[in-house]
Amino acid sequence: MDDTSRANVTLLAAKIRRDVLSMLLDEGQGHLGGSLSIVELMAVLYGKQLRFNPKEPRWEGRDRVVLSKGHAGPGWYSALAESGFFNREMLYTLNDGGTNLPSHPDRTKTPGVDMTTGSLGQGTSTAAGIAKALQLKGSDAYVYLIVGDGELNEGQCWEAFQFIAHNRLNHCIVIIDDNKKQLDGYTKDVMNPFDIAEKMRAFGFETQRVKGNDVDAIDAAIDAAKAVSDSAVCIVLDSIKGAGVPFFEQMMANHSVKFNTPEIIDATKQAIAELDAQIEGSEA
Ligand SMILES: Cc1ncc(C[n+]2csc(CCOP(=O)(O)OP(=O)(O)O)c2C)c(N)n1
Ligand SMILES: [Mg+2]
Repeated sequence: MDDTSRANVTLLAAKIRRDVLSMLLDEGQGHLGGSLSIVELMAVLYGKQLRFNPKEPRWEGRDRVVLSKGHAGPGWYSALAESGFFNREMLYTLNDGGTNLPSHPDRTKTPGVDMTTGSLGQGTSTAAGIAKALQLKGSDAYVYLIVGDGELNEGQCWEAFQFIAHNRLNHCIVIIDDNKKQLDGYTKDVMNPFDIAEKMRAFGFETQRVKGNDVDAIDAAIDAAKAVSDSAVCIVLDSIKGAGVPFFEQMMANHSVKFNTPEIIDATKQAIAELDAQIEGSEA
């Protein structure tokens, strides 16, 4: 990535992280850990790799994103708002009655959302179907399928991966957020996924593993995945649940956080202030 792109993507990541924190603080609770672990991925996608037009969200030639770990919707919404799909003010309607930003993505409500998700596992199948349909139509658009490591507990994921690999749907870039935790503990303790990258290779995927907070590594991995023409592709993000905010990285139960103690509220406000300062510094 050149210096200008890196600066843009890094600034976008700071904005997305700031927005996730402030919208969840405003809401009083939400899926923090898994939203923060995909911030750099979202920044690389929306800041550099994705083909999209926020003025025409359903433009036929767009790349598609399927956030199969749909509970991380706030991480996606922040990226969509910062990319111009809707006003940032809308972020503060998260999960309110009648909102267009339900906590889990809904394709009928939110500009830029192409597939409704939230029931873990299902996004893997719908993304496979979208990718197959695009292939049949002769489209060169990409589908970015984002899956959680705990989500891999769902057998449906492995059926969909077989389909993607069998059909050599190399325009369906499978990205697994290996943040080592699921809802109620470490994945290795709940149901050990063992080595996810090795498993994906055994399923026929050309697989890379990169640091989940390294924008250069993520960008290079997507470039490399796009260069593969004869097999399915997968990127495993070696990430941290709650990434980018030390207080939340160290909090054990950081899956869904309630902002109901002075300690949590202060840590969140401090992180927002630091990100605001970083953003102001970069834009000056
Ligand atoms: C089918 C289904 N079962 C249970 C849930 C409740 N649930 C929401 S998130 C989650 C844990 C997901 O863990 P992981 O995929 O690792 O997500 P991340 O760490 O990225 O937040 C569970 C069990 C659900 N959304 N769907
Ligand atoms: Mg996880």
